[in-house]
Amino acid sequence: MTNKRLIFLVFCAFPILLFSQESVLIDDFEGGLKLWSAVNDESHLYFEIVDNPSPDSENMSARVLKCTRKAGSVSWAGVILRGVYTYSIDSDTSGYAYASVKFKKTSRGQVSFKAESGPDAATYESTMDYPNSLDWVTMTFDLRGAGYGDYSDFFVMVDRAETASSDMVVYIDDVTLYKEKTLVPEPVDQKAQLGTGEADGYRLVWQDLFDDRYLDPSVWNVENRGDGGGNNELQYYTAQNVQEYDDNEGNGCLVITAKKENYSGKNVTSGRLNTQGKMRFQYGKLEASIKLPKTANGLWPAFWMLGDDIYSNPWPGCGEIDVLEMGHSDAFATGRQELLFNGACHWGAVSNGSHPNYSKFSTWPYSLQDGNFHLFTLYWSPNSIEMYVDRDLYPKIEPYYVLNISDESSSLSPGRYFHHSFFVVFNLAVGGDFPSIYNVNEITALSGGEAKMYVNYVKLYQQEGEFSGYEGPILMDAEEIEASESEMPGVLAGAIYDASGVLLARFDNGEGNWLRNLVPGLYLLKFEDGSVLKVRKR
Ligand SMILES: [Ca+2]
Ligand SMILES: [Ca+2]
Repeated sequence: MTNKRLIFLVFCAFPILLFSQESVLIDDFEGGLKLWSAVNDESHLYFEIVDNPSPDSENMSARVLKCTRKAGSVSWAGVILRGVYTYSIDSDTSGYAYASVKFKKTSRGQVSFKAESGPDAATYESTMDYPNSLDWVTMTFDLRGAGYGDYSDFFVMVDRAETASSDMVVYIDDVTLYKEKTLVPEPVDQKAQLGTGEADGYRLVWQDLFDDRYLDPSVWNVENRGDGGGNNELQYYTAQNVQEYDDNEGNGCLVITAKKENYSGKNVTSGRLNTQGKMRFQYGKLEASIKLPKTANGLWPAFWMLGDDIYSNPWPGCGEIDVLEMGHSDAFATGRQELLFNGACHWGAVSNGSHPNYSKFSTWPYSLQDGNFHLFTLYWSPNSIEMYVDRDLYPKIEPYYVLNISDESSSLSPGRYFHHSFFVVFNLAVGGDFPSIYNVNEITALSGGEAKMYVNYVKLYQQEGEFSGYEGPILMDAEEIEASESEMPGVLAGAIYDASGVLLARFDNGEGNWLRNLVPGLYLLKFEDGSVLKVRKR
């Protein structure tokens, strides 16, 4: 599908949606403090607008309301916005029927949303248990039991009447009324898959969270081959060994399985996949969250890239960037199986059996095969290639690999080979030249019959000016789409899903301001003609 076709679909899908009032934001606390006041416990509740203490996928906004409830409080505490706005609340579609509030709270307990039509007048209140979470949580309150009427006072109550022995802090954001629950972002108990995020001017261009249990064939080619990969590897790569499903902790993953089995002349099989011809880029930040198997002895997992011109410019002339390789024979020879890994680049031409390359091995201070996900991040700029481990957890960590690619002085300089598009590869090789094992019976890592490599997500970010180097699934900015709505000539129907494939809402003939009501993030729009568009809401 071409870009033009996608843009046409988007323009068709967004007419007359923009000015309906399916939701209303009472306050996002970005524009200074409105006339909120403390309720019921003025001497014990202090509040102020502060910077978001920990932006995450549920709330990436800059400013939030911080409430500090002093120790010794004995009744409900909270804040109220009184008499600033008036909205109709009703159980049918003519009024608002739901409210959502984002909370970040350090303890369990109850929270509530309350609407009054004025002091000492009609009141409706909905209370919910706050989950045991240190992350931002969106709570949705059902107001359908309220009597019909115009309400002018809105309370957010932060804790049950208990005498607290110490101060309690609650952060609040995005107090919103909705007409339809399908438009309300439900609290989702999913682990954040953030990576290093959009810091330093990088914008998310593409990602695969591997959360929908169906490997996306519009991005991935699953390889079927038993040629040894040029390294005398022992496996036959089959499609059956490349799947998308949850790991044993509920993380949707790309799962590559290596196993002992006889297949097409080999006695071990495994998996390899790539984005050749479907997703490629030049420059940017590419990262993958990977749970590695125990590699020693004999497994060789890798996260890497090849130059997109490999058919016309054979390896190593096309260039190769290895972000992660693990399982080298030196590792198990020295007892560093879980610590020793490397990044590498290969380029140039083969001469006398060798070619220009730079490999850098590191002995990491902690196990990278500990059953947890570790993040491997490549920064590729016009000047350099750099690689990091777990930079989401340790932002100031040094790169484990740096290669200057600005030098173009000779035909074998790296600067001649790393300034064009590359595609992504994941694989789990078995044996061969890197582990220096050529007999399947010597592979201790497969003594249990099989081993698995899990990839929780892969993300590509680019900086302004680099976007033209990307070709692949299109991620459109929803607000840019909305701004262009006056050009939309017609109407289409379809549905919108979150990035993990959960249906959020259906839209038809321009009904509903569904896009505006969604929290920032990635969404899939599926139109009734079957076409799919990935949309980004900022
Ligand atoms: Ca905010
Ligand atoms: Ca995932």
